[in-house]
Amino acid sequence: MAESEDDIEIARHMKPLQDVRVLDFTHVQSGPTCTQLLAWFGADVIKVERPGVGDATRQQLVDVPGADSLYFTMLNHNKRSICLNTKHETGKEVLARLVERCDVLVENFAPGALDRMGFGWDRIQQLNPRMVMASVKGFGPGKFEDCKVYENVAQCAGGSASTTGFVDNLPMVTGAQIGDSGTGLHLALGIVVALLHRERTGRGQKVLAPMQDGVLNLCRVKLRDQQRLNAGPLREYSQFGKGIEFGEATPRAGNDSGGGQPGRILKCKGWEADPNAYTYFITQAAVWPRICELIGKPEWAKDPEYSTPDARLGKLDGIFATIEEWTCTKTKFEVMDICNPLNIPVGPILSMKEIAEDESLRKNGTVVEVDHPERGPYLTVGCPIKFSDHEVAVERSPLLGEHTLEILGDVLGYEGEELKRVVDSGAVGSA
Ligand code: CAO
Repeated sequence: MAESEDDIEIARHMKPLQDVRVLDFTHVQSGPTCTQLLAWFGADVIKVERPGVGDATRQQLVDVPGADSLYFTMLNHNKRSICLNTKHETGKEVLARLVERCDVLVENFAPGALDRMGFGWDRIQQLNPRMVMASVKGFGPGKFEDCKVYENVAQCAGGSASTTGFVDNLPMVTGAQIGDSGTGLHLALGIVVALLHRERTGRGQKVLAPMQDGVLNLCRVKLRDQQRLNAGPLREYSQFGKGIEFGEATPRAGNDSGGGQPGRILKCKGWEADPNAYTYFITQAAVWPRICELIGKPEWAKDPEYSTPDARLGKLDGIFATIEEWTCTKTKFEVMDICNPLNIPVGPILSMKEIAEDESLRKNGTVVEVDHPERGPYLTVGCPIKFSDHEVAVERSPLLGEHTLEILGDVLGYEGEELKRVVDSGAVGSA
């Protein structure tokens, strides 16, 4: 059936998750990444925090005394905050009402914390059979399930650290927060799927995203290589060209590209003074003749010693050294300008300073300036997923307990004497 102009207009004004209410029991990074995404998709996200304390990150890495830290503000946009002591009898009563009136509960407490609070899965289901209860934990069921886990532990346990860094050096963690933010992303997808399933069945369910599993999912090509080792050395790894023997496990591959198209980080003009004057350069097979032309080695295009990807595998060090002689004569942006029209895949190594100033990222709403009553304007990363019918407006993070009274009234229906009883009990707090 054809849509009318009115239908289209109505759809444009609806947010994808606008009728979804989220009880956000998350803290630090992994859980808040997930609930921030849900808030950007239009859900009403109610962050439950301990009175007077709140999410520990409010006070971590403080740069403006007296103001919430950037660590907190950058992970908690578009949410509301209620202060509630969930270990207090009246606090438990309020929490039970929240469970009844929300669609999703997201938490990333240490294992067992919700049970100790008296709100394990059985109780949640009793209170609200439609509830989707979503958790981040460090490990899934098994011998480590009770462990507390932070980002780098997950990177190590998920196979990232053993495969990152250089072959002759220490295992290395990456700057990308694949354990925390990566798992938050996985969980958000799980929640949306569980909501879709609930539409059909009327039933909620438990969704678990263990950080180890999330990291491994992002490292699956390394498990691919682990199995390929049975068939002999990994010829696209630069250690093959260097004649370094392979051991029993997938080695660290430095800056080698993971796929079948060899790539390296190469110096560009100014590298002596600028730690980020580098480019990533990929010798994609389809454009090899153009690369040869560009770097002044046209004869390599037809020379059987160089003309096929297989012939080049053992000589990548020499090939990239020759390409680097060329990239050293250009800035990383000139390399981009010259190579792009030739379809040669390259990428400038951008510093965070350059990213903060990048015009396109700002225009696309990915680098966003937000104002905050305590700290003034700051930069943040906006929603990295773009919709044709839904524009994400990034709203500042809530102050601790900023919406306590509003939520007690509008969402939970407390008023008059009942509201006074709850407030006087000391189980809640407001900004
Ligand atoms: N009112 C009263 N008590 C509250 C509360 C509230 N509103 N909110 C939380 N609490 C209590 C919990 O009930 C729990 O108490 P118990 O230990 O007595 O049961 C405690 O506060 C929270 O404890 P925690 O163990 O989760 O917190 P921690 O700082 O000791 O550990 C972390 C932090 C991240 C290591 C742990 O939560 C964890 O392993 N989480 C799962 C994995 C994870 O998400 N890691 C990523 C962290 S970075 O994104």
